Amino acid sequence: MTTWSNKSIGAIAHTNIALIKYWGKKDESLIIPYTSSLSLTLDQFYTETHVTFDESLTADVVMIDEQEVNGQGWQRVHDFLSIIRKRAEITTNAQVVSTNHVPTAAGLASSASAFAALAAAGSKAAGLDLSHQDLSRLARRGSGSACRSIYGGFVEWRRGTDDHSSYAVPVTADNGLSDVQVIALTVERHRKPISSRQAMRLSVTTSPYYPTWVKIAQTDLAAIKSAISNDDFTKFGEISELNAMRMHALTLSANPDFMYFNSETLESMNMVKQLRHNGIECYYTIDAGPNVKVLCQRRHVNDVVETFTEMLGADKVTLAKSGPGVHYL
Ligand code: 2P0
Repeated sequence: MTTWSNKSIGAIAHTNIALIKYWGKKDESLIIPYTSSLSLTLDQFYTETHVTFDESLTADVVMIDEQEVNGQGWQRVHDFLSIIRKRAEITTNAQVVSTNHVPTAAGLASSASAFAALAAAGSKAAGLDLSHQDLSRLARRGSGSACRSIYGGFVEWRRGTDDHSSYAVPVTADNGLSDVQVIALTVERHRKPISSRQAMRLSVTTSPYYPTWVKIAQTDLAAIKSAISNDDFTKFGEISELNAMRMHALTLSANPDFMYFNSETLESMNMVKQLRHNGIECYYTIDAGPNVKVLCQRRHVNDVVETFTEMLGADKVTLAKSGPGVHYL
């Protein structure tokens, strides 16, 4: 049994960008992935969430960006709160007030920061005092990538084999690579037509290349970890770009096939290659949507930002770098 009061607890978690991608669940209900992944938590984009368990509530109340949430969105938060309630041995309903500080121009997913912040604020409000490892396992149940947002900087999600063994750990980078710059290019602001959940399932069940992805993801992860510890930006960038394209090959080879890129995605990818050809070292990575994130070192950031501002307009270009892990307010 835990002790708790109806105090409001606030937490902040930052979003993260995967460099070695998570793409496919071995266990869909517990969110256990087929492969381990590695990300960088970003400074610019975060979610602030306040949770209060309140005996006077007849149901959970969910407010996101000042709007009351119903339907599927409410259900997802309710199910997640129920995991916390079960663990804390309480039945009280909660009020969740969440604000996303993700610039609309950034086009970054907020489910990672949202569920990491909700795990931290919700568990503490319920009277639980969880370690970072347990917070990571809990956040994973809301959204896979959220387990990585518990930590700042580079983070590895160790796939594990069950609920107990699948969680994220920080990856030390006390050298130049901790200063990597991420330029987010928002070529599309609309919601993706196919959710990551459906897309992953389709890739796992229909792409003939999926078993190869599981093998290669392990090699890519080992290679990027060694690039990080050797402060080797070139290897780091090459592996990030390659791994992103290997993930997208799973969508192209699914049945029915699908593609996240639009024409501006392809133009941005070509521009990154052009810049590289001209001696401005940068690489791209792309998630489950058409937006492109460009990786470079600080010495080239002005050139990269200027090039894409000219090409796409300033409102589509957002600069970020390594950010912190989850913290309480
Ligand atoms: C990642 N993505 O590693 C990969 C790369 C998108 C592309 O994790 O179903 O919202 O909630 O576990 O974490 C996006 O999927 O998926 C994602 P669920 P999530 O960041």
